[in-house]
Amino acid sequence: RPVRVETRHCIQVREPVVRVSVCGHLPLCVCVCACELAESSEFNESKGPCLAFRQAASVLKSLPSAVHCLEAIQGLPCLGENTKAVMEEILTFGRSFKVEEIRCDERYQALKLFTSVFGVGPKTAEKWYRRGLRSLQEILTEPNIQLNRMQRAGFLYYSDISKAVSKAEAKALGCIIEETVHWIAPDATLALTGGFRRGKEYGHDVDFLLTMPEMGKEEGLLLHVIDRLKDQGILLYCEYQGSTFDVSKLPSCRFEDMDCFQKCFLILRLEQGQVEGERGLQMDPGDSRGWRAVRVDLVAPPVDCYAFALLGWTGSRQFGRDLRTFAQKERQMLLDNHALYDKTKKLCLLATTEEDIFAHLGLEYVEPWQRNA
Ligand code: DCP
Ligand code: MG
Repeated sequence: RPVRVETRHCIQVREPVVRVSVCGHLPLCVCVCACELAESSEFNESKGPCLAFRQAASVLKSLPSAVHCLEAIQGLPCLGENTKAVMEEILTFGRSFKVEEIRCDERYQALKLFTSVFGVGPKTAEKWYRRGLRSLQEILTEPNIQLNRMQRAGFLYYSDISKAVSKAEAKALGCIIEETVHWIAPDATLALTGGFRRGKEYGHDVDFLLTMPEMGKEEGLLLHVIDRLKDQGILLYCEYQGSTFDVSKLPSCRFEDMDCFQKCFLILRLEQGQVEGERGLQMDPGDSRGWRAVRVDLVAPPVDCYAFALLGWTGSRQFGRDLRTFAQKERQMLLDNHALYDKTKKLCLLATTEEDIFAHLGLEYVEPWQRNA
């Protein structure tokens, strides 16, 4: 049942994942293991192995059918010795001792738990671990810990925002955001991005991109949207970042950094009725409050960067990384969320649609649902 497995995969940062056993879909078992190994490498600041495991996970996820022997994966890219060793263990013993060891590791467990809180990154998590803290309760009761605003919201809404957001919930939020944005600026362009644009059934948040048809008119737009959400009584938390966009520094070809557009990281209150109205679905039936908190990201690039921002924010992270590597290595071009720079011609290539960007790169257009690398 691939959808179910993908659901688990996409929320695995937030929930303990399935126990590894030979369940008939070996690549997915190993994919889950590779994700955990990547995460563990990230906690150890081992960037190379982390990336290698993420790439391996991505390749394994794309395999359409069961694999019963190592020979079947011969010749596939990105499956290094460490991933093959995990696969061999699972084929031989029905489990991976290496991965089980990591799962039982106290530090791994603590860092995974701490980084599952909105606003807590690996560095803070490590700091807390070194202070001997092991549970969320211990953090909340430790008098010497100063949480910042984002972390306080992360703890306050933890049980809601660590729960996966469904497609129906994303759709309901889309209606709210659309109404809000168009109430302020009827000619604004709005797009759902992130995992939901790639057709995923579940996500950890809902991402939107908005812009105005005229350059510069997008300035201040997000602040109006935030005010309007506040007026509607559905804004639970907001972290706004103004634009630090500087045309003269283009393109930076960043691989991991955020882009420079104005954006806001929100927590919104979504009423159960609004979701039911969309799809007739129930939220958590055990939840009698009738609403839940959902993480929402809004990004507002200027219109001439819109196609690049849409491509970047649609992801997946791995797809974006691969595309940027391809641009650089195969085309001598630098791609980021702002622009595409041709190093040979020494100029930025214009694009109004994602199709234009793929065409500049000499690639066939890849639909969003095909970008789940
Ligand atoms: N993105 C990126 N680099 C970042 C943040 C985001 O490249 N530092 C891009 C890739 C992501 C997309 O933006 O696919 C949206 O970010 P999310 O973290 O929301 O990821 P997804 O929407 O893909 O997954 P999820 O279901 O976890 O929300
Ligand atoms: Mg997302």
